[in-house]
Amino acid sequence: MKYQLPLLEYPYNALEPYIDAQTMEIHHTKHHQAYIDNLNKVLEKYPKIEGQKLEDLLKSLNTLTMDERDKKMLRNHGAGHLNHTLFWQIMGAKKELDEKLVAEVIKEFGTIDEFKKLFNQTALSHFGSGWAWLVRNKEGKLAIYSLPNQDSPYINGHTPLIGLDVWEHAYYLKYQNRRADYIANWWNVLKLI
Ligand code: MN3
Repeated sequence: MKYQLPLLEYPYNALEPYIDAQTMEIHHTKHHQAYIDNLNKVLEKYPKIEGQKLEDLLKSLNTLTMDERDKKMLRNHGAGHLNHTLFWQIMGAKKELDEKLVAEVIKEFGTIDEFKKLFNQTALSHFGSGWAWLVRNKEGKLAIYSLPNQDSPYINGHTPLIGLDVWEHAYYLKYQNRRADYIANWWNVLKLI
């Protein structure tokens, strides 16, 4: 079965003024769609793995027998699809705090402000395109780091909980080079925390 672009649970202008409607629409209908199209294209060539969970394929990338170029396609576009699917889900116009996660974050990082500071630094200092992540590692502990391009925490065997897209396509129309402003404003549309 082919992957399809998931519908957003809110209109493109719902995250205004922090993320503008035009950015949301292009990001969703062009960028995310392109990851899905390329993912489908590469999976067509490998009917044996086509039905497997994308998360599991990313976890076991090293052991998959595929042409190296196709493997790179799966890595970039499969993770691109998963990353964006999560990104749309964790954002919204209204806060829907995840109390359990909030408690865990406070336990791990001291305070929400400390957590945000560390996450912001990670997102801001990431050179070039990529994502800042809050993940749960193999030991069940929370961790913050950034990854380049569309690399997914699943590739490390970690579960992504919160991801912030710091590719320029995520913010350039409104913020241009001001990544710090985009990051600071993004907390207003992150539902969970
Ligand atoms: Mn993106």
